[in-house]
Amino acid sequence: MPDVTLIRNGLVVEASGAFRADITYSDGVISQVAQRADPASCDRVIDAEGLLVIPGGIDPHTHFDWHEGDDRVEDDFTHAGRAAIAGGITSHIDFAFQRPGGTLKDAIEEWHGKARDAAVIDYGFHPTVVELNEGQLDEVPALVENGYSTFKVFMVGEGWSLDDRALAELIRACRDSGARVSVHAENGLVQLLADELVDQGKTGPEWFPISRPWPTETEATYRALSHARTLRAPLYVVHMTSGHAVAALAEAHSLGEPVHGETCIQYLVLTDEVYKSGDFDLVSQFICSPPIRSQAEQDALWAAIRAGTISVVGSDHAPFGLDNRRAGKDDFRRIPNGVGPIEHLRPLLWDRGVRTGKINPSEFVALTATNAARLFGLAPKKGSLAPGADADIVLWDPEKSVVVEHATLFSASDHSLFDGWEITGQPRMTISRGEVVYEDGVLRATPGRGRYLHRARVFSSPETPYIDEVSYV
Ligand code: DUC
Ligand code: ZN
Ligand code: ZN
Repeated sequence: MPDVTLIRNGLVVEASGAFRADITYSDGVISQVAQRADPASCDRVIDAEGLLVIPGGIDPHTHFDWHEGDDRVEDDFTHAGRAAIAGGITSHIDFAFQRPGGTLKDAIEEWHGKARDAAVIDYGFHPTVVELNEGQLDEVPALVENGYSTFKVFMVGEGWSLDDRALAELIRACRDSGARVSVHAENGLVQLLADELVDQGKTGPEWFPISRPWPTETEATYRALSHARTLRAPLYVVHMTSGHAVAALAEAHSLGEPVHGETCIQYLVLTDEVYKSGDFDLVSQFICSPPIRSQAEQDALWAAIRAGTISVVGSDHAPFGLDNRRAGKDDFRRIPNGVGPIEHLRPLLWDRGVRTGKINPSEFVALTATNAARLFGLAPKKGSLAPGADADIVLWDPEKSVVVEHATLFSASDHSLFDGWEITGQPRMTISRGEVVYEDGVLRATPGRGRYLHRARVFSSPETPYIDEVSYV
């Protein structure tokens, strides 16, 4: 007889709604969601009285154990994964960067090497294309077959961005294999602006956001969406930070196009005031691209979430250490771009989104789990609490408050953007494939327990064209 665990007396919150139900699971899989389950027939009972029972979070935008040249993210798959668990996240999709001259298959193998013995939560990879040398387009079908059904491209960054032709070729190759491209949408003007600012002696980190104004993001977003429109292909825009870029996405939605947008938690809770303290060590902690923008842009992002234009909130977890950031003390262009908010993603979205009435608990679940599962080929095993799904379950306490103290966090980062913030809404228990990996501050997750997630195709060509024009294919 399988060992059965019962979670009872909780309020189950799914993307589709909230209802009182008991949940049983065995062998790491949810077996029953019922109004009442019989405790006598279960081996273990977890009482969720007063708590919400929600699906484990899915963060489709992470950079664990990422290093480029001298720049190195402080969190490996174990530390970042533990931070994720403590924040109620049980799956993530990381970016596997192609090396210049290398293949995408090599990149995937390199990233499996980072994750295999270290991962504590389940993981997938987005092959991240930095150049189309011989053969990358030919690699796409086999990669998709092996579970890598979403790819990533940078539209800016010397040595790792694709030009329009290469981007369009990849968008089309992915479309034809049932895959989708995600874009980091900023344009090359940011490099010109940065060089000019530094030439004028404006070298401090406070100039970084000035070098990356919202039109540079909006133009690139519109261009990538246009490529997808021309090719009748899907597209996903990562870490959107500007209402102007979001307007381009909304226009595409109005035309019925299969395109989607994500923002990240830092853009929903911080404003560009963070760049104004004059203290290098403080200001440089907030250097990420695109930069943190104005209150007006933050408001526009919340409006886009409420309107359903943005469907995912991720973390872009990439915490570079303070010493690493100090490499850019005299030249902001040398500060590595990245922040590390994964532990606070869900608590902050609850605190600033649900508690303020901007979103409801089901929308919270959709934004942090269900939509990502659907968009990234993980449904129905992940992102919901239906029978047959993995028992990735979080007991969420909507009233529990925590004051962030960097020293007590599970991330290995030497700082936290949210030190001293009081955040209400926290996980009390995180269960991953039936294993209790976190309970009231205590973590039990052995490195290597995380499993690779083979993801399904994410797109099939629409039978009827969604724009009423000639096909350029
Ligand atoms: N932006 C960041 O801030 N960090 C990682 C990569 C990116 O696109
Ligand atoms: Zn990016
Ligand atoms: Zn990123």
